[in-house]
Amino acid sequence: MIDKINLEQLPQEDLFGPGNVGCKGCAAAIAGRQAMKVLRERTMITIPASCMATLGGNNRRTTWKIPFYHTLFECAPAVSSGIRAALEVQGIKNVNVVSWGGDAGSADIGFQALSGAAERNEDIFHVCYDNEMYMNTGGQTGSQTPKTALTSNAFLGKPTNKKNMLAIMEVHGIGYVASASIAFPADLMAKLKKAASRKGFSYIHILAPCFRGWGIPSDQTVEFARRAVYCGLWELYEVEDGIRKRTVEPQLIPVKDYIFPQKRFSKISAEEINRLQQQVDDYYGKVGK
Ligand SMILES: Cc1ncc(C[n+]2csc(CCOP(=O)(O)OP(=O)(O)O)c2C)c(N)n1
Repeated sequence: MIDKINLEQLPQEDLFGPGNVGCKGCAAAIAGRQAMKVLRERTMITIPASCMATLGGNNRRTTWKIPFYHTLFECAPAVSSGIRAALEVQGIKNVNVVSWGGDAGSADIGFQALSGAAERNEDIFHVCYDNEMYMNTGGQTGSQTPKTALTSNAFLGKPTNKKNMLAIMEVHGIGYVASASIAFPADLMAKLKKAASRKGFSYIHILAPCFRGWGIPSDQTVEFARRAVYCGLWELYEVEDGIRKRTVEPQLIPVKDYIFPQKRFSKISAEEINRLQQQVDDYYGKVGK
């Protein structure tokens, strides 16, 4: 069971958010703000090259009110592992040590450090905020880009499927793996709180739409994060000590209501839409509630 989070009772003060230089409606910034509502002051965060590493401020200004370290692309979980070791040597306890990467910084270029930290069961947790493209450098394709999506270097649409990072992290044998969405803040915060309270390595993967890359209005990032869950393509669940539980039930709205309004899917075929709908129907039909 995950703790219930009462949104009314969250602290007023934001430890990340106001004054950030992200785009209007940036879901990465929304995820950061939501996370810091529950992680609070005793948190140290490492972020590899990505939008999130840069939008926290510029020149001498920063929105972070906790120690934040911008790492090289490949190594945020390794740096966080080192921070934990240094805290331990000094006898400093009760600190959340987090690495926080984009989909490239987690699933692609940053993967070896992530996999290594998980295998060593470091006492840290990693958050992947997934906008399904490499947005900070102009929206290139990555392993988290869904099949058929148009990107700045896939003019005909990505030919292969999205790599299932949650499944990959689960088979590392770590104690806690969870998916999350910026459209379900109480669920997201409860999962972060749980990851923070556990000893050992945890992994949380947040779907965080980028309006530029996805081709949706800038005030619709939360709405499309919600539709991804409601249509069944982005399942919200957790696996705690091997026990899997769905945390939000999808309404199973038609997949096309999520896909069609996004410009990145403007070349998707009717067959592919049908295939996705069939995949969702089979999955929820089979697994049940
Ligand atoms: C080793 C290395 N390769 C490439 C880059 C250039 N680079 C900086 S950010 C970035 C994309 C990051 O994508 P992602 O992790 O998905 O985060 P997002 O920008 O989408 O927030 C790239 C390719 C780099 N800084 N270092």
